[in-house]
Amino acid sequence: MVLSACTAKSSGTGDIAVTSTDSACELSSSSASTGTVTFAVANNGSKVTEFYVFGKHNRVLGEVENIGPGVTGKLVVEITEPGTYETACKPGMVGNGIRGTLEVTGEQKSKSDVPADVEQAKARYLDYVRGQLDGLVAQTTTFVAAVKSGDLAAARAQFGLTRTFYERVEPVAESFADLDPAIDMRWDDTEDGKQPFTGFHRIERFLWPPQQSQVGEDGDDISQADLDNAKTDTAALVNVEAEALLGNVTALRDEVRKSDFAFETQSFVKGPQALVDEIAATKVGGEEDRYSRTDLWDFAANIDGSETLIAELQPMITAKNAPLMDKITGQFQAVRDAIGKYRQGDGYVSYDTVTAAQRKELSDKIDALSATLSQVPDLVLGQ
Ligand SMILES: [Cu+2]
Repeated sequence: MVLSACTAKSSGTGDIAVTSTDSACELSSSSASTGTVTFAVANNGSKVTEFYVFGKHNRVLGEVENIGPGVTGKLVVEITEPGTYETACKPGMVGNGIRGTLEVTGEQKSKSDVPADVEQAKARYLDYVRGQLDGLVAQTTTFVAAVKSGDLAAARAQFGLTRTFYERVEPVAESFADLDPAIDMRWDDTEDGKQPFTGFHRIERFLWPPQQSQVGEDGDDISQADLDNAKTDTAALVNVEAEALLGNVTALRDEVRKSDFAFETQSFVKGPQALVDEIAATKVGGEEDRYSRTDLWDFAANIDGSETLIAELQPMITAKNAPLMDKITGQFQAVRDAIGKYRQGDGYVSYDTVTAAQRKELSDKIDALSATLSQVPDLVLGQ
């Protein structure tokens, strides 16, 4: 395709066109003015892509995920301070992405007015996130101790539960462009072993060693490279990873605890849908926990996190559109019921016992909820 002839500096009104292919990430302008910057991201590649804008310390200022081939996505970011920012396309949704820079000039601006009730809801939500991250550090401490002591049965028993504290707060965790992959990357993010495999899923693989019979091409299959790499794992190597995991979740908790920790309002209001889409787009195929098959724990935790966000926003949604709130409540219940069918004891059945038809039923309910939740950001921000 031909890029639109948009070479002029973007003004407050002009969108920056981003063209993402499998090997390039082109911006129609590498400069912008302070204020609201809008990116129109066209995916001309063959893989699903994402587009990010990063601020200081590699923190994610904004992102648009899951843009399929031939599809366009839009990202609106508020940049209040002049300076050099980084951008990235992530074809295949792996690695650091194809990076570029964006020079932002103009006066320092204050954040545009967010309704006071939204600000208050965000503050309450941050309390919840901080509580979950305390839980994450506590549970990970126990989990890591079990791994290091060689009590692998105990470690296996704690794996699903430990992850729920992370999965509930993914919209915040994902704003840390370094810690999030270090904690929660999958083998797929290693580019077939070129990058080190770290975090929960590395340890998961050691606890549930993959077998040749699991090798295949489906999302929940194991790749041959992954299996070969798994054979080189030793308890000593995995103990180092376990220790690093504990260090990283602790760093995450400490960062979010800081009094000046800021979470973008756009990410907050988009959080309910983002969490639900995590399941529909990248988990329902069984990709997330392909060694342990504890996927249902993660789904339930993503739904918990989404419902918590909606609970904070509920008064604003109800005041502006009561029928929408009723619909959201009903659809959450339907998704809960669908996941609840697979409860077993204190946890869930192994996800490999959930058939393709049952997974489809689950994802249809999640898609319906997602479509409804997509109305929330504009509604609560009054746009
Ligand atoms: Cu995850």
